Amino acid sequence: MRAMFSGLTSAVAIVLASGSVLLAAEAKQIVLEIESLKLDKAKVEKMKGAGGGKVVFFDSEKCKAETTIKLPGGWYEAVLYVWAKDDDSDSTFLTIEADDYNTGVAKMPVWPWDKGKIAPCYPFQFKVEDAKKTRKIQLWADEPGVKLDRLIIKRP
Ligand SMILES: [Ca+2]
Repeated sequence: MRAMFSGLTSAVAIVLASGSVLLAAEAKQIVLEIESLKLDKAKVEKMKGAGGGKVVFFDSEKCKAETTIKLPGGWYEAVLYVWAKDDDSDSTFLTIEADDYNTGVAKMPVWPWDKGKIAPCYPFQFKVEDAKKTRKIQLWADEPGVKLDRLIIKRP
């Protein structure tokens, strides 16, 4: 598996032999192009203006994308960038294994603010306490029709 990164000014993200992505301690953010994740039933499409020039089309509720990541301890914000044509084809679920006292999995639906162009979804915050843990990141369609561009995980 090959991960793609953009918008970074220094070498801050490392792909481990396991396929996990490691965010270096000095890094401010990591950009995960969705087309570089492990995809299940989802199609990669070209789209002008997209990170890496590509998006992943979730054309059914069975579509999924996932990867794993290791993060230094602290608070993070995750923002998913998607393209959606209307309000009935935009909701996507994102989970990042967190050190959550309740379930260990943080969950949310996300909606883009703008339709018909690549736009950020509602930001999602989570805390990392156990930096040694490899975390699974999963995305899956709630409403088919959405096209996923990239996921940015950054520090405040
Ligand atoms: Ca992309």
